[in-house]
Amino acid sequence: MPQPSWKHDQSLSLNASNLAALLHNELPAIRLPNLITARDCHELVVGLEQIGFRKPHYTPTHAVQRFGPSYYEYRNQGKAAYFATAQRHREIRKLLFSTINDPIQTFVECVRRETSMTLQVAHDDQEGNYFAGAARFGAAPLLHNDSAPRKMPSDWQIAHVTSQLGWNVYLQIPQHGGELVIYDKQWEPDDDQFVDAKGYFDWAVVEGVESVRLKPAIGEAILFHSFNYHYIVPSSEPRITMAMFLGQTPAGDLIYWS
Ligand SMILES: O=C(O)CCC(=O)C(=O)O
Repeated sequence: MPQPSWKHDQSLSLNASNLAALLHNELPAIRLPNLITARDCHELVVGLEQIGFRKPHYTPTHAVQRFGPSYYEYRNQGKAAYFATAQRHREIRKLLFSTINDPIQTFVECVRRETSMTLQVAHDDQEGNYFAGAARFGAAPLLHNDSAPRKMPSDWQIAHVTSQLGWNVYLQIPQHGGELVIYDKQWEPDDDQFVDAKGYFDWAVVEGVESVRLKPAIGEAILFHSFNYHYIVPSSEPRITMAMFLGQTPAGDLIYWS
């Protein structure tokens, strides 16, 4: 079993030293309560419904429904398909954000204010900006980790980040279940004996490993190191999030995308 990496057992607030520690995987998470207002969360959920994002009757057996391209789905299709979809969804995102404070901008300004670090949307010299602001309805309660460097071809900028944080904003959360569970363990080559064809891992991979179980609140953002194994506790009620990533480039800059 690998040595634990976390030096803290609690989530901490956002400041420069905590963000640096999270990028080094020294703590489970950074939480930003009330990043966006309950009213704006509600407006976004209504807007997503209006664009047909959500099927009218949710059952836990439904696959996760998504708005906006997520990089991982395009790992085999190539950049051109991804960036064409990104462009289309930016137009829809403009409509979704037209009646609220732009939650991405709110987060970016919060990071600048609290840490003095700047962050830019991930960018491709030929194709333009990556997409940020994907929404997810439902959640797969399956063990996985998210790593663009491990999964994406090298001509994607995000394949070169040295660490990657999941950055999720919670728009609607179930009363029971829906917690985010994060383990103090990152992928190692031996783990691939436990992976299935969809990239989900057997629970044997995290046996005996420390974890935290975080119940998000509406309007909150949670950052965690997404190379770490994690999953979402099942629930029978809706769970809607805006799902993004924050990565550190080899030059030390921060970039974000979905
Ligand atoms: O929705 C969450 O709480 C975290 C989701 C996530 O980052 C993931 O499943 O990869």
